[in-house]
Amino acid sequence: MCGIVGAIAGRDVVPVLIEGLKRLEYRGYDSAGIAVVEGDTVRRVRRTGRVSEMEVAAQAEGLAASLGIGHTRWATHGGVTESNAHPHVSQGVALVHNGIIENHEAQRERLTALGYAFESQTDTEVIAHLIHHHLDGGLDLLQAVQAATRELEGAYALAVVSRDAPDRMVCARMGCPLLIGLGDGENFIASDVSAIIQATRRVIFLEEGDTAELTHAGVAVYDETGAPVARGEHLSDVSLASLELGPYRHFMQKEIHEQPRAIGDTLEAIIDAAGFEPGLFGADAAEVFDGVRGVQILACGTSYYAGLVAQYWIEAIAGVPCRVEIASEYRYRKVVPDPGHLIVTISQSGETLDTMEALKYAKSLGHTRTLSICNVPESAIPRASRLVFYTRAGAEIGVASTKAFTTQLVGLFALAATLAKLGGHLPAEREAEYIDSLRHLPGSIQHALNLEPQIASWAERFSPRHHALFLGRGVHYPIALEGALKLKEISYIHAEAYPAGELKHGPLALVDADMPVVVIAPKDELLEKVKSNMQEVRARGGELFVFTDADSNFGASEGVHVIRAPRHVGVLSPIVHTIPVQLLAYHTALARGTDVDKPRNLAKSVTVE
Ligand code: HGA
Repeated sequence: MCGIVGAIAGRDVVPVLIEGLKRLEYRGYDSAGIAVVEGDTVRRVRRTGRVSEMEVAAQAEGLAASLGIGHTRWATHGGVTESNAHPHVSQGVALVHNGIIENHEAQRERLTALGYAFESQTDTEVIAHLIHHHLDGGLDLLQAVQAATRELEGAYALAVVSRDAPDRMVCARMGCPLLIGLGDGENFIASDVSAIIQATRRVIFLEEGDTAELTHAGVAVYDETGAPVARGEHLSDVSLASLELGPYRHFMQKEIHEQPRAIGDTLEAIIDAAGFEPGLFGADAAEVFDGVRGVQILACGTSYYAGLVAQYWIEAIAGVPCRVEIASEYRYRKVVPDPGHLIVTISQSGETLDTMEALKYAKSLGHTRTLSICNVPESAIPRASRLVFYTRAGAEIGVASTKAFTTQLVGLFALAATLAKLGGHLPAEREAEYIDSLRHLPGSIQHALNLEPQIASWAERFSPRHHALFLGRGVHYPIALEGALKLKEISYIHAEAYPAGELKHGPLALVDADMPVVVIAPKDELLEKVKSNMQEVRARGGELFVFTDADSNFGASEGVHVIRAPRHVGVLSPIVHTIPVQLLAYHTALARGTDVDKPRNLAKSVTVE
């Protein structure tokens, strides 16, 4: 989604802003712009389309200055046009904004009555005029931003500069992530650390309601009451290599291939702890888990499917009731709370707005046992949770989540096993067996990756199709859902997933020779049932594409294509079977020529509602 970068330095910051915006491109956007304070004027360049087009325009106009802000916009209010692109300017005040201002219509009426003319259809422009209005009333830039934000309802991360304050930059956050980068005689603002990592690793994460003023020499942060406050400094460990493509064609391909490493890194804590101990989830975990009567998982998209896999594990392994709900549904429904339940939120970025709001809602209902499964340290959701399990996937740039999903599954499996152990359901020999399977997991993932050439040959057959069905049973049904989602997201082929047993209750009507049917069919206790479901498809002329493992006893035949993982890996099988469906989506998209890393209409880190 939208990205923010800002810099104040003793050098030309335009290249810093452009590079920062390029590093934010992965989040998804439709237009980009920068504004700089040059002497006593504000100059800005905005373009719809790519940052590189805006860069060319900025060079042509000779933009160069030591103070500036930049933005990649993913439109929520107002179409994708140059006049709606950020920065927005009000008489020398320039501002970029992530989020949604809910009372923008009332503010627009009020500001129009005060004589302000609007140039865009965005909710954002009201903020620029509000700040100008308060500057006109005699406040300085920081005070004007603080006064304006008190009048806003909704979510925002803001970076603001003014021609009347050429030695400072002001920022504010509420509901959207924002951080400050500390340099040597220069300072930065960013919505995501990747935007400034080339300049500094020293960062301060702003808290809800904070404002801050940055000069060359220093940074002052104020809390929601306007009182000065000290926020801790962190050293970011995001690696530059994780932000570069290296020898791969796409970040998605790179991230699919990084999974053995990502899973190995995520497993380190578990293997080091020599077992499934509450301490894996935080210092308070023994207390939080004590007497847990049930688990409520809240998540969106791919993370929701990770939650569905976890539901099978938590009930089967730990014997603890588990429910999974889409966060955007939970947050708006009358929920019957049970403080004995553990609330588990899953979010790659830790900033997913619907998941954050669902967590806040659960807490408002009296839930105090909260755990976040997250890939980004110090992000909002883990900070709002008592416990956290950090997946160690590294930066995920491709919009379609891959390594974040499989590492989330590792964390959720550890949760199921830990709850089982606490409940007396995990005998020592089974625990040792699980640890052993986890140790071998990176190798099993690598074996699945080695199937890529065979999967790529299937993709050729998929690419001309308009629809596909995915089937699975039990713990592999969520993997069918994830496979269908991946195919939809990046190849734009309409795909649906069903529990294979549901076939005859409706979707069988869709099956004919034009409908490829992908089946996740490992050698587990449901294999014979799945085989019957496959017969139902064949009998209607449907073409089957089956992912199985070496231990199953069926082979390819007329209309039945089979790809086999080398061996069945037991309880961790859904993690291994994720790899083929990721590769199938990737190669199908490649064959169709879509923009794999930036699929149309989608964005990474969904920080708006
Ligand atoms: N509401 C603003 C910013 C949108 C945003 O944050 N998207 O991620 C706009 O539409 O310009």
